[in-house]
Amino acid sequence: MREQDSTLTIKELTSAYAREGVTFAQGRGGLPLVCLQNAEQSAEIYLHGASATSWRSADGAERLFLSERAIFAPLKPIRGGIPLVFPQFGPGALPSHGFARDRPWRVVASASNGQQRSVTFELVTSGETRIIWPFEFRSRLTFSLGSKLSVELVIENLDSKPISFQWAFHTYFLVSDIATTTVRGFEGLTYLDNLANKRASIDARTTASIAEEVDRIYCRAPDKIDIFDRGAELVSIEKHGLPDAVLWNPWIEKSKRIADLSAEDFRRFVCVECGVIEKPQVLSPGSGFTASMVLASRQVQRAG
Ligand code: TA6
Repeated sequence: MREQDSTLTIKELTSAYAREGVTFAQGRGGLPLVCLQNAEQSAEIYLHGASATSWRSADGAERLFLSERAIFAPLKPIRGGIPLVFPQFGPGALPSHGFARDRPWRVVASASNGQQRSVTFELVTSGETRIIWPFEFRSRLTFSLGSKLSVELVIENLDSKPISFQWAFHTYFLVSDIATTTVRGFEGLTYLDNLANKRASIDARTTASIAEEVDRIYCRAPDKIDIFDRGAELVSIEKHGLPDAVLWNPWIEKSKRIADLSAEDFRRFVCVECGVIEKPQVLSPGSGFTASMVLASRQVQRAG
């Protein structure tokens, strides 16, 4: 087996990690992906950026938005699904949103038990990452599909000095129309407005609706956030170890400046991004950080 599993062929990945309901295929751009499938749901995750691009809930409905113009190529993030933000959120000393989303993760484990399917990806320090971010780390991400879709993160500091980082699941939720989409969980929270130089304000609304470009970091958000589509609950988000949540929609004008979005795409998604953003996470040498996000869709919740 070649040293870097991220360069394994589909045949080698299958031989090493295929299980019942855990299969590998060649996806767009010839990039390898893993398909998780059980009696109720399915998910697709590319090894590139360990990026989920599809999650179909119990009724077969797709819950993630994926741009038709998404680019599937090395060093390019996929527009849609669940891109990973690490070690930096947004612009700054490093490339915007860091490097975790645009380089290959390798598969290190998989499992199938009853209706539960899981696959674990790993990204560790490389020559390339050291140039961008001169720290030794290991990150592991486990996607588990059962009656919900769970993503569990472990980041370890393998360096002799402390590391400080931000993390976010930059999730694009598919909606029928942004104009009839609302998000519940931000009432009374302080948010930093990325459209006003991170000015702090309080959102007093019981539910957040979107009728213009929105780009807000809600600080110390509740661990349960719900997205409603035309008044009906669409997806429930449960987060652990991730204090903040970003609400983003580019609306009309910003969408025109995003090459891998078509002009009307903004109407079809809302980004609710669970992360550790306002106050970066600091890890002492040898210590670890764990966090998780659990996504449940309405139909799945009714199934209990
Ligand atoms: O999460 C919101 C945000 O930081 C926005 O400011 C916007 O830049 C968005 O992420 C998408 O960023 P990307 O680098 O994927 O185009």
